[in-house]
Amino acid sequence: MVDVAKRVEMMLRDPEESLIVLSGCGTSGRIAFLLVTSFNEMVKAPKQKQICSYIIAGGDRAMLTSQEAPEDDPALGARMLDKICAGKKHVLFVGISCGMSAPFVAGQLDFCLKHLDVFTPVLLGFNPVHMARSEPMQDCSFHFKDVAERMIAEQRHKKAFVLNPVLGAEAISGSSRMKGGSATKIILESILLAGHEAAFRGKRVTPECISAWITASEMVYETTYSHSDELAALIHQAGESLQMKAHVYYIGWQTLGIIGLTDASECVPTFGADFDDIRGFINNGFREMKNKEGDLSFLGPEFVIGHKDFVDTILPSLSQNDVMLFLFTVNDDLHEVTALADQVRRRTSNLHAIAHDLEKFTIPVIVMVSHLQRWELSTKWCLNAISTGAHVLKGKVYMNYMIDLRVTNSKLYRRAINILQRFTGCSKGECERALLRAIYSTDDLSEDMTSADVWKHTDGESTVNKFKFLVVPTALVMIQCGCTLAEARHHLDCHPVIRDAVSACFSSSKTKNFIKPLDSVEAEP
Ligand code: S6P
Repeated sequence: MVDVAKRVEMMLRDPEESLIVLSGCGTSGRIAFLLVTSFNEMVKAPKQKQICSYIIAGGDRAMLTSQEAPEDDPALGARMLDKICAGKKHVLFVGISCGMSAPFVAGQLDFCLKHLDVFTPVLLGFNPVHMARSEPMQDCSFHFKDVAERMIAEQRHKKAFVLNPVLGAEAISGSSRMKGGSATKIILESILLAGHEAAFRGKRVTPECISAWITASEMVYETTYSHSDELAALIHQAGESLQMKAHVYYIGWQTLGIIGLTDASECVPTFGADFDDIRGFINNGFREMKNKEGDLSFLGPEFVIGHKDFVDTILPSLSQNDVMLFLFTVNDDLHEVTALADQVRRRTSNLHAIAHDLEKFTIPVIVMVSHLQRWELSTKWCLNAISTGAHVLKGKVYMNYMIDLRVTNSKLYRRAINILQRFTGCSKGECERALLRAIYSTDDLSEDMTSADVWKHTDGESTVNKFKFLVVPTALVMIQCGCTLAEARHHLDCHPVIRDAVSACFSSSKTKNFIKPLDSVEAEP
């Protein structure tokens, strides 16, 4: 981290020729965007040139909606990186892949390794290199693990860097929006801020200043979870709303608004939620986001994100069952917060706030740490807890597994098979066939279907189901009850709560309900 922070310092000292790029897919791309937005905002203050940029697989629309397919495309990653870096002499590239698995990022790192005269590549992930993904990638002669090993080889000459503290399994079996996303934020923020302090405030980059930020984050963690009673009450409230088919609305200001939007949008692929179950809004909409592609509201209702939009479209039909959660700090325009709260209060008293105040934070002021970054982290932890807890209460999680995930890329396809194996004890082949039956909505798989590439199964265009209808739970019921697709769907229809449907199927089927021990199935990427 010290070496990488020194590169940041060098780049900031030579802004005309340099660029720092943070890139990732899904949550990792969203965290990249958030970090770049906050960092550029900070650099803007003393009129310095902004040299930090982000790439998210699938473009800016992926910040608000699930665009999992571009994650599988290494060539696309390389092309996007090449384009953004045109004309730059020095590029510090940080490829983020929590599971060390995203082909999009592997393609970018490979591109950097071929142009080390310009690029210093950094890989950030939370697996040991020997556990990086080694599955073949789309139209590609290498896999992620190859690239990670080449990075390690170059690290010996300080031409590339691998940052991979091992955090354990992805929190609740496979969502990098939680533990991996927070660690990404803490690590990259430490690096960027240490580089900034060195370039503009005459500080030296040392291991001590890096660990000071990590210690500060630990204190944010302690402060946040010291409010666990209040958090539990919010989880309960949000869970009740979702169970009543009502909604949770996050109304955030500045980057806390981005945290709200991110948390809300991830519920769709992670829990099979509808986009309007939990929604985020930000003051000034896309103007506040400052994303590269600008206003995307023309793309559809998922992209309508301003407070004004909330007032115009949601407020008139807001009910007492909907949870309103305001996210702001003392630095925000409190008159504006109060005015909006008054409007909301006329329709519902189910109004709550996560409000950050300087006095409430007992963290000593550490030189390089800005309050905003701490508030962002704390808000992220709160919202991740609320949305996850609410979906657990809604019955979207079975024995700690998010079984209603959308099978929209090769990683998620493997994860789906893995979950089926774990719960049914059946072979990989049997589980894959059941998954394909659910994906293609048929009991009779054709040769074309079974022999197609994984990318065909997951692209949503070639399949009938388009991932909308409970793919993994359907496959699970078909295997466990030995029934047809129609029978499995009927079973799910009779149990609106997924966890109840799966439990009922296990208790009624003759086969003993068991879960394979973790080490008897492939490790999840
Ligand atoms: C979000 C979900 C995904 C990942 C994305 C990248 O909850 O887990 O969107 O963020 O697949 O994963 P990774 O491991 O490359 O950072």
